[in-house]
Amino acid sequence: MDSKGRVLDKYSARVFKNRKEHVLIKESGDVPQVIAANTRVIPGIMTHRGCCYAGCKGVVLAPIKDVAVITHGPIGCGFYSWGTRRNKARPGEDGKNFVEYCLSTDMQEADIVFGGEKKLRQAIKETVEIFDPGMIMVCSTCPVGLIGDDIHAIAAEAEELYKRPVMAFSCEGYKGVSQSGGHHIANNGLMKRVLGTGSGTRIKHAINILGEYNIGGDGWEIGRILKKCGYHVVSVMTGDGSFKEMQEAHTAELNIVQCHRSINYIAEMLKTKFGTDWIKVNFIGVDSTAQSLRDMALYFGDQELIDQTEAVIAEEMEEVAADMEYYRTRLKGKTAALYVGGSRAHHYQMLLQNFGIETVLAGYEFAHRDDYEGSEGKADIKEDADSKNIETIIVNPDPEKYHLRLTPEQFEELKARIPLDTYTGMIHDMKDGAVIVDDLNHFETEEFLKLLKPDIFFSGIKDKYVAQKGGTLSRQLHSYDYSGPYAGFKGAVNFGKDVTMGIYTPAWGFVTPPWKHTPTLVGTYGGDN
Ligand code: CFM
Repeated sequence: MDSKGRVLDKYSARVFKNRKEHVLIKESGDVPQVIAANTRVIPGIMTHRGCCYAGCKGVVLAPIKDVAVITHGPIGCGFYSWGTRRNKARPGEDGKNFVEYCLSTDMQEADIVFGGEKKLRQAIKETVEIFDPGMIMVCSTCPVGLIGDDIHAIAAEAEELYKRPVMAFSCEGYKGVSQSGGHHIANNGLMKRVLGTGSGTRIKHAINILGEYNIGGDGWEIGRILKKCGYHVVSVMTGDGSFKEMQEAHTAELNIVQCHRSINYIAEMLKTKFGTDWIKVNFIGVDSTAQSLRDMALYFGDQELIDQTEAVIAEEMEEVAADMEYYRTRLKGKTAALYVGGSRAHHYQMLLQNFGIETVLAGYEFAHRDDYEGSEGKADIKEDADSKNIETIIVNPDPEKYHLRLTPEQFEELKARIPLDTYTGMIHDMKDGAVIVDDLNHFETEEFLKLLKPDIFFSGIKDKYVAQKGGTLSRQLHSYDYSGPYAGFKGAVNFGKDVTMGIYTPAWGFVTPPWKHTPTLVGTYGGDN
């Protein structure tokens, strides 16, 4: 029996029937492999997923530094999404940076019973008085949806009163099956009210960076390289981002997409509204960074840009070559398992390859089928009740700002050479025999680690310590623990150093998990005694 069979065999028939569709062993063949994804978790199973509010507020909106984002809900929701993601930001032009704050209405039982609208009005008032932000956003949590506070009406009223945009997002935690629904809601809101609403005109070699959240400073490192190549970065969505910069998003000639899962909606809507093409990039790993830079230069087809890109790649590669080689000698032949949200389990495989580390298992918490199978798999994704619950907005070409850079012939010709308006997905880049798991749960994590014995398990805070107590090194790929940046050429060296330090720490060999010598369950007979 293969590892998939051995792990799933322990389930009841009903659970087995469901989970077998979410686990794959990679096999190259003529028929593309299909995986079940973006469906509800089976009640009772310990999932590592987050909620819709986390995806909307925590992931997409919170990194925008010049917007004050208010959580309308109990304080735990605001606290949970405060700072732990390590999406760094520096004060913008106006000297403001709200990323470090946690603004919340702190709903109590009485507000749930009698309504929380009064508290929200007060929170907006205080936010204006204390911080005077250029824009305010309000995000709902579960109880707000349940009791029916009308956050949209309050936002409209506050917008009038305080003469500045106040946007409301109905991203109650229970909406959708994971944080993925929240990404979509946030994307829709930004599209309706922010993106491309400015008055600028097209700028040569200007780009928007989509799906880069500046975790541990990744976005700053990517920005440094792009500027060196000669690009003008109009806006970053949304790491260290600014709503004022996003308003000028239509002035870019190309959108580059780092995290496809969280922002593919915006990439596609910007294409429809302004005609801006997007390409999929990956700045994790030295070879993939170089490839992404080459793809971008090829899109523009400008010889000067192509030459400058090659010069930057050569210079940056040269600078990291000795370190990369050193860490490669330390890491070659090791194996890894990765379990992250919806894009990193793919991106980091490219970086691991730079050090000769093989990926034996990769999983996503909340990716959709196209993130696994590629954009082509998207065609036969069926809508279900949960996905219909998230609004899909209709966008039309802007009569003044719509502009196509390429003729249809140029588009087709380039599409054959670079990932233009398309994503090939994670499965494509994996080796035969590797395990791919959607919504890897707690039980499966432990079982697969026991069977596959990777040298390192990359995951998050919820599963890190369980792995380590079992003697497997684990590093967080969400927050990078306290390290980073890991993007680009220099980030790759930081990563190599951290992984080498971890793997060569002798502590893991000394760990004897308690269940090896003590029974974890102690029972006694009940009844009279
Ligand atoms: Fe995109 Fe992200 Fe990710 Fe994501 Fe996330 Fe994240 Fe992630 Mo944690 S936006 S899908 S919702 S790359 S917070 S910066 S690390 S799960 S793999």
